[in-house]
Amino acid sequence: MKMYTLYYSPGSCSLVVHVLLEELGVPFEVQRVDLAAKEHLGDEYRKLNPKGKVPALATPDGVLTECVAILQYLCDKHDPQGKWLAKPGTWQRAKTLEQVATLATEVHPLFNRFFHADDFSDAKDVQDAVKSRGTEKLLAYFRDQDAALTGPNWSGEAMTVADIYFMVIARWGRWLEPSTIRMKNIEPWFGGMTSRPAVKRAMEREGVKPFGA
Ligand SMILES: N[C@@H](CCC(=O)N[C@@H](CS)C(=O)NCC(=O)O)C(=O)O
Repeated sequence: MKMYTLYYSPGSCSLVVHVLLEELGVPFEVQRVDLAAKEHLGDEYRKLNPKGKVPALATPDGVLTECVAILQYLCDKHDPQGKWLAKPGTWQRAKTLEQVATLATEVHPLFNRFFHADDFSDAKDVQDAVKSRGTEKLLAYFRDQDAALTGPNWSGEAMTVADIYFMVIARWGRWLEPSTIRMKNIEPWFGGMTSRPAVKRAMEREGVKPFGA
């Protein structure tokens, strides 16, 4: 048995953890959770993660959920140079976590409005309004990110876990009009990120394509 087991759904936020595991080069195995078949809501999976969501990471210490917590745990254990996440007590770490927290708590929930408007109301007109306002906010956000992305990395001078997170989130934006991953500055950056061997390995294992389904 490997040190870690990642419970994932293809292309979902669990891909952030999957890519990081690949980048860190630690031994892990993956277990697909079929969201369409509602496997995540079944008793067996809920024993592992009572919240019924991916990702969940089985570790030698126990099961950990929440992307933000998992990223910190893995980096603190396996990134001694602080390449992906700088060491505790540094300004750089605080700034990277600021970016990661924005993605997890601000941008991800906007995509919930876009993909899952039926979670907000049974009324079709309310769902339409939720989706429409969510779409406007997402497009405004990605236009700002595109304008600001003038250097080699989204997160700043050095590539960090925030770049991995933004790559996964930006990929969801391929369903928006215009597609976020075709925006002027995001497209070449996204192409570079998804050409990284670790990213390719994770995407291939999940059966997802950078620009495709
Ligand atoms: N706050 C959680 C969010 C996890 C989450 O929403 N995961 C989605 C996939 S991206 C999921 O499992 N959705 C299934 C559902 O909510 O029914 C995190 O950042 O890890």
